[in-house]
Amino acid sequence: MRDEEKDQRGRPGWPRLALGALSGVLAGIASLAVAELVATAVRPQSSPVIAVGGASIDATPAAVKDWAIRHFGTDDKLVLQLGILAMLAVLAPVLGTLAVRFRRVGAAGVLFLGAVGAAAAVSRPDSTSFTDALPSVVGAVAGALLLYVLVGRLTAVRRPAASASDLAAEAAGDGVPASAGWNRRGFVLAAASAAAASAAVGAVGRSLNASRGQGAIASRNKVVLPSPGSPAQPVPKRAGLRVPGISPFVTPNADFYRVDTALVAPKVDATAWRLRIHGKGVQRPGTYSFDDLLHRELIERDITLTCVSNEVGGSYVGNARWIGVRLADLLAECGVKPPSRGGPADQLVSRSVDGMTIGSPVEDVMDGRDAMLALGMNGAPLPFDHGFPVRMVVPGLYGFVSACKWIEDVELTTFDSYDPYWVKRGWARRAPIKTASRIDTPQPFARPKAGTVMIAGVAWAQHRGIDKVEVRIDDGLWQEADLAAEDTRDTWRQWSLPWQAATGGHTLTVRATDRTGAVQTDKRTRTNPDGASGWHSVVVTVD
Ligand SMILES: Nc1nc2c(c(=O)[nH]1)N[C@H]1C(S)=C(S)[C@@H](COP(=O)(O)O)O[C@H]1N2
Ligand SMILES: [Mo]
Repeated sequence: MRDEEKDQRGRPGWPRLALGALSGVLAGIASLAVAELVATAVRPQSSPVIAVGGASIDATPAAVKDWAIRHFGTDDKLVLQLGILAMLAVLAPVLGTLAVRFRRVGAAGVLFLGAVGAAAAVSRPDSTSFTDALPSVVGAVAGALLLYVLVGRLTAVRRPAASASDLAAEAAGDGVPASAGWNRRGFVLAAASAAAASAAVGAVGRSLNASRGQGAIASRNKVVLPSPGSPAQPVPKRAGLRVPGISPFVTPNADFYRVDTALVAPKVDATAWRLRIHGKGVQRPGTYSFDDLLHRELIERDITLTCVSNEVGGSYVGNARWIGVRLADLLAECGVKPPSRGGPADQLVSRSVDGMTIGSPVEDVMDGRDAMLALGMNGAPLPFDHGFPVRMVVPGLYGFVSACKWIEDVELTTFDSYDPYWVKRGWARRAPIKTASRIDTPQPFARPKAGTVMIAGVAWAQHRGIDKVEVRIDDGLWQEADLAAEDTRDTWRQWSLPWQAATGGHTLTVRATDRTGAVQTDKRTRTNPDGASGWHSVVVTVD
């Protein structure tokens, strides 16, 4: 009896530690399940995993973010969330075992993690209410209570109550001796109920989540894009080459690259959406509804978008046919003048519903190019991932200085007085797209057969236009490639070159010349701060 008491109050044996770890895991799962359920009622972005994930994205040094985008591509967000779950998967059993010795400390640990989630949620730039803390707080309280109760079952000494069946089990020698004094049946019952309750809460959360955003989805389904007053010219037939493996001239929406900091793409209800235009030198600040924009004169343009994080040869570039409102007209209506005509604001800061800030030169968006507030992409309303209901598109500027998705606010200001999101993180204030070219086919390490091999790809220098593409085999002379017809100088241009391939290993290199006569530089630079440069090369082995 004395020994048992000592085991009870003193160092717990491994079976109880293991069950403590299990309790920690069950408490962790319960916390997350409850938090996700509450988050569906508050808003999806308030979930602790999303909030902590978002906060870590913002806190991540540019170099690491760059690396993550490079290595995980569009999966970087998934990898981040899995990382957070993995961290919890380590912490939960640790807290559980700790709780076997120090019940209150273990429970307090769960509450502390909840506080971290709550702090992350309310400090997100798109958080407007302290209710964003609720999912973390309620989840943590549920988890802490559960851990307290479960671990209590592991330590409760109810000697006189030791039942006949416990003693029988001990006699039968199955597992933990009942004489250790803890309430085994109570534990199993509590643990099983907790697991079942978590599963139920998770299922309810999932089905609620599926029905969330219905308003936004319905508002998108109702959008009928009017025919544009200023339609795009038809894409020239010869703009698309028939070479297997080349990027299609128009990138389908489903294949269009996606780069943003949003772990959950915002689902904005277009009927409730408003855009505000205000700030320095805005003589008539304006507020516009989605219908206001839809019923204005619309322009339709083909514009190739590029991300500053695109590596040489990378895939963060795509070409679409956009429909929208000419931004310069809207600004002029509000009384905005570009700096060249005496306007006091040289930076246009666009803000999204999720707190992104993007700064573009006022001069560029008002210099006659087709800068627009886009409402449609390739004939459809914007997909949610690409900024529904409205986003900005500016030919010739990288996305991080121009292409604000889920836009809701346009403020005229100066470059001196305000640094937007990416500039605060070490990226350039101004970033025109660099002249670039890419080999789409053959692919790296391909093994084409000797004979005629088509080398083909795309080249872009938005708003300047591409005038020439040259290809070099190994250290040979530059050979001029055949250029597909140009759609506009705001779009990329396909090119191809038939190559008489001889057996052996070969390095294929491409470079473009834009309409200013500038030849794409061979100087390799990193993506940070204003875009990668250098020639794209592909190594192949001809069989
Ligand atoms: N709200 C918001 N808009 C954003 C971003 C973002 O993170 N949040 N990323 C920008 C960047 S870096 C790029 S390259 C383009 C990408 O647009 P896409 O995802 O439609 O291709 O969106 C821009 N607009
Ligand atoms: Mo980007």
